[in-house]
Amino acid sequence: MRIEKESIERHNEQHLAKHRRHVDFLSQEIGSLDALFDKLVQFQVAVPSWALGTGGTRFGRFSGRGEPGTLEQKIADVGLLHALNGSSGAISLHIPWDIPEQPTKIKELASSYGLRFDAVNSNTFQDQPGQALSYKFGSLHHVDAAVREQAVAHNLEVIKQGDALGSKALTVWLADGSSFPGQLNFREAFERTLDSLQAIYAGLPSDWKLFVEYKAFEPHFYSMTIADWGQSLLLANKLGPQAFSLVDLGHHHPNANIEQIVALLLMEGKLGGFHFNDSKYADDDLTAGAIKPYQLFLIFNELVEGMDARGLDHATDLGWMIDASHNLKDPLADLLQSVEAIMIAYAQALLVDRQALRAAQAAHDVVRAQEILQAAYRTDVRPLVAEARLRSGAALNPIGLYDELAVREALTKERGEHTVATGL
Ligand SMILES: [Mn+2]
Repeated sequence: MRIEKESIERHNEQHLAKHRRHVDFLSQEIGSLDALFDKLVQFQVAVPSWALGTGGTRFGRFSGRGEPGTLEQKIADVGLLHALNGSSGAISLHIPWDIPEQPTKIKELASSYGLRFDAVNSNTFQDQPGQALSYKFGSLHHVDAAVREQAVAHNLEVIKQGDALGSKALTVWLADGSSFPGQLNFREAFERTLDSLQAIYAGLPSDWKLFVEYKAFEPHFYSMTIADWGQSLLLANKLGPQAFSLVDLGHHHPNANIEQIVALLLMEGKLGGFHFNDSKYADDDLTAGAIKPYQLFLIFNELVEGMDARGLDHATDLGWMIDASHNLKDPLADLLQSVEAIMIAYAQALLVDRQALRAAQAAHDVVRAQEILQAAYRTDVRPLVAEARLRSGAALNPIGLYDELAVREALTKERGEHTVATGL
């Protein structure tokens, strides 16, 4: 299914008068907004191929309807999102769940929807059918060199697959760790991991980046071999200029100051990318902005400040990706909500009066500093995000149009009631 341009135009026509009133009001309040609209139009958030189906918990999985059963259908789903919001112009593949059999054709299909391929993700956190050696006790940190070699070879294969699609980054997330004290020699596990990552790094094309993702706990509950940003940064520094840390919002201990982490990683030129989701208790993988929208804003505030300080291009110099799971909601509607929350937080961060904030900081005016941040956060920027969508030919109200067009019904008719997407 593709969404016709005419459907979007008809929808926008209905909402245009009200929309204009809102934008005019904000323009009068804030001043010229053209630079902000340009940034919002440019900003794209990649959708991971595994987020298009219904996820589950370790207790069960309740499948949705009309889920994409093939890579082609997953690309079509991201195409639907991008047509609706104009901000989902990239797809992040997971290998081996989504092996492109004919990369040229897949690349053409994606570009027919205006999509490019973002970072590719390797998987050594589960065993695949027919796999020679098991990852039960880890992959890149494994005590057995043969297991490490198998895991390195898999990562090199993922780079090859990604290269054929035009990807420019590999994300490595390891489930390696230990669940009981004494199970693992921490230092040796770390050294073996570095050694394996060096072998992967050596196979990286010169214009590629390697993202080293960290996670505090789960699936292991005593130690994770790349547990936090310090360990990830240590590895990225030892690997070289093409290696970076990747921050996943759900991968910290509760109440960690993630905005401070991104500020310092940016300062060191070592923040590579970001995985968006939200959580209340652990790595809950909920819709971005569903639980802690103020935290999301504070993170974007540091991202904007730090990227500007280093002269980075907001849209292209870092990898932006959603990494969430949808157990209850329609995955496509949920992804529209996540992208909307991300764009809102980004727009609010762009509104922060940086000069005034610096002055307040220099004068130890703590009250004023909070006022400045919260003035931006409490601005209803939804019309500004909608205006950016309008300018990129997308819908003023993506979820509204998704419902009006009964997209899920159409997909269910096309694909069937009981399809199951490959993935988690
Ligand atoms: Mn992640």
